[in-house]
This record gives sequence, structure tokens and C-alpha cells, in this order.
Amino acid sequence: MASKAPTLTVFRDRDDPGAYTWSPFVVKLEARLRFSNLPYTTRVGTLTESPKGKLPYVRIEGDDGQSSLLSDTALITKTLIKSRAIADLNAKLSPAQAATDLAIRALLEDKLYFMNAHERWITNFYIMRDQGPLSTIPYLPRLIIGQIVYRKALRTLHLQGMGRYSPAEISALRLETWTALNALVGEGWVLGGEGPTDADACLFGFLASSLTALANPETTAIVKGLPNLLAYAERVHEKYFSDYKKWD
Ligand SMILES: N[C@@H](CCC(=O)N[C@@H](CS)C(=O)NCC(=O)O)C(=O)O
Repeated sequence: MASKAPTLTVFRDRDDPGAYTWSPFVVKLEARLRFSNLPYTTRVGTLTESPKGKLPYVRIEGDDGQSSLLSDTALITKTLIKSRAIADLNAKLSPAQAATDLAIRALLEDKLYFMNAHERWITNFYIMRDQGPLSTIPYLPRLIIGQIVYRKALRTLHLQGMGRYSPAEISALRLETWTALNALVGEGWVLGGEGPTDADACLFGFLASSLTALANPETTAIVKGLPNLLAYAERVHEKYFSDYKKWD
């Protein structure tokens, strides 16, 4: 499978080696790398250095000394598959299974993500500001940057559509979504095969970040009440992330 492994650095939202970050996309990427046994190191990144202005991004250094920065978890995965640094975990899926895998990722990344964003940036804004991603900024500038980020979150959620639902409607959507995901995972992987696929990396990313972030108490309570999802998260943690601090 693998050609010579590149040296990989994952730039994350948090400088806390040995801990999950609050970003579901960061955990998704780390899970995807671990599913393929590709070693990596982590560092804190900034949105301004990220090629697409989002976290995570990676630095890939080849044995020819060339290095490049790359954003977007799906594009990073595809690039690493193409260079044969990681296996294509979806290669053996039937077209219908591949469509399901893609649909699950879209549900998480393009729908649930915005329910999370509402819970974190609107309902629990002060936790995000003072204990979450903005907490490393000195207090006075943090107040100003916090306001800018809050207004940006409101605008984004309105444009995306999630912001037009009432908090009660978002809560109902959130419960419906996590309950549906709970029905997907039984004893094994999302698609029921012998090993994980891309949808598993994504689901675990959303689960671990939801279980460890302080700014989504409603989501944490929902997930903790769904036994299949909780058991799934624990299985993946034990097998692939036993060096990381687990959720309480
Ligand atoms: N499609 C991207 C999404 C990444 C993403 O949305 N990351 C969030 C953190 S969880 C981010 O960087 N948000 C900052 C912003 O949008 O300004 C991926 O798969 O990497």
C-alpha cells in the first residue's frame, strides 16, 4: 500500500497534545490518519496561515525536501490517498455504500455542524470566548474580537439557514439527528464492514469533540443518553486514541 510516509504536521485549534480538540474537523482528520497508521505531530495553527482559512490544515514534507500546506479534511485525505501515504478505506465499498458514506459525512459536516455552531457560538458564547477557542487572546482584545466573531456567527447561521430556526426547533433537529446516528452504529463500524471508512472518521470527530467541549452541554447530554453512540465512541477511543485523555 504505502509509499514512503511523508512527515506530517497537523495544525489544530488547540495546543494541548494528548487531548482532543473542540473542533470536530480536527478530530476527524486525526482519526482518519490513525485509521491508516500514518504518524503525525500536532501544532497550533492559525486561520491566517491556513490555505483555506479553516482548521485543520497540514504541512506535508516529502523525502525530496519539498513541503506544502493543505486545508480541508476531505482534500487532505484524497491527497494522502493519491500519494499512497494512506489506504483508501472506501475503495471496497459498492457505489450505494459509497453514496451512504458520503451522505453521512454531509449530514454531519453540512447540517449537524451548524446545529453545533449555534449551540456553541450563540447559546454558550461566553464559554467559547473565555474557555474555548478565543480564550488565549488577552482579555481586552478578546472582548472586541469576541463581538466580531459573535456577529460573524450570527450572519453565517442566518445565511446557512440554521439561524432562522428557534432554539427549540434546533434542539428538536439536534435530537432527531443524533438519534438517527445512534441507530446506524451497532456493534461495529458505521457501514457494518470489517474496518472503518471515511464516515467513521467523521462520526468519531463529531462525537469526541462533542463529548469533550464544554460549550455544548445539550449535545453532550444527548450523546451520553444514546448507548450505541457512546459505546462506539469508547471503542474507537480505546483502539486508536488510548494516548489521549478521554471525556468524563
Ligand atoms: N471543510 C472543512 C471545514 C473545516 C472547518 O469548518 N473548521 C472550523 C473549525 S471546526 C473553522 O476553521 N472555522 C473557522 C472559520 O470558519 O472562520 C474541512 O473539512 O476541513
